Amino acid sequence: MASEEIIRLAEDIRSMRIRGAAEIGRAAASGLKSYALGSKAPDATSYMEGFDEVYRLLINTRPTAVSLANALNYIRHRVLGAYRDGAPTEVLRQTTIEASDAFLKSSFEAVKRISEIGSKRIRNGDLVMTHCNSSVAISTLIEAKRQGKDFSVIATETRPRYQGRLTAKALSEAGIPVTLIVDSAARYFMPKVDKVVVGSDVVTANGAVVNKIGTSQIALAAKEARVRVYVCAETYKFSPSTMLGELVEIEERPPTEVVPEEEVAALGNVKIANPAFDITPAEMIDAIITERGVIPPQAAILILMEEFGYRIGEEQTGRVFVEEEER
Ligand code: RUB
Repeated sequence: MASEEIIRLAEDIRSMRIRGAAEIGRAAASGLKSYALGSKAPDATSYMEGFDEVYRLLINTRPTAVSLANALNYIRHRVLGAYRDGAPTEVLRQTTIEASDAFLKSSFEAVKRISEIGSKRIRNGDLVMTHCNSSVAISTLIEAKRQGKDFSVIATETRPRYQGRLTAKALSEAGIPVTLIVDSAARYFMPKVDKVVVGSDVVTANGAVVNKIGTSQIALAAKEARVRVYVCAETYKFSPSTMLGELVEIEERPPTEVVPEEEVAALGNVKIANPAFDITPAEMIDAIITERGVIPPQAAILILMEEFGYRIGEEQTGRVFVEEEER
């Protein structure tokens, strides 16, 4: 049974009180840990039933960011392995806690490493454009500032939820000069920009990046202006199911995020669409900065093969298949 605390956590992810791909992944991992700490399951089978209930609750909170599924599957893969080996409840509980802690640790280490690697790309005098509110992109820019680099940032406000304001505030508080612009001004400013740095919710097997709606327009404007586009993405943002030809589901958020409830009626029969993410093809991305190093987007498949143990022809038994089967 999911405790009140876990149900609240799931609701916080769904309603975006907890948001951003990295943060969602970490929150989900903490949710499973919280299950392990609170579980009073009398035997291993009932522990696994409760575990799977929490797993399903959390994995269905938001559909796009693969960090959520990867974090949960990282833990589940280990716990299920122990269960199949006949481990008793106490061992399953311990395995859950240790796997959750290991995921959290590796997630923070990845952000730190990406910041070290990514900050090298920032030069004195740069004007950097960023979109939405990526903790990894922000951390990279703050690390560049910490190294004494003198650069400034244009942050898009990121309609409809205005996550760009959070970014602008965080960078400004770190002493980086920031200008906040409306999303539709991105192309207007692009000729003055030196590089675009954004985060990612999903990196697909063919090197496309799924990130906050509007990212692909910015990348298109950047390509037109010959401005480089860098994506900061931990390897747990890479989607194993895209190796098997699965498409990434783009979350459709409520229309009231675009037009407030009380103003919707005044629009009559107008439909409101609110996709939360879009897809930037590999050709529009210069490099993806991961904790394993900088890769051309076309090399995403190599990261996936190494990180998720996928081998051609082995999908029936490989980890990818086993981990994805319950989604
Ligand atoms: C947030 C968003 C961020 C990525 C990367 O979308 O698109 O750019 O999640 O963030 P939302 P991070 O606000 O809808 O969750 O680098 O922090 O993982």
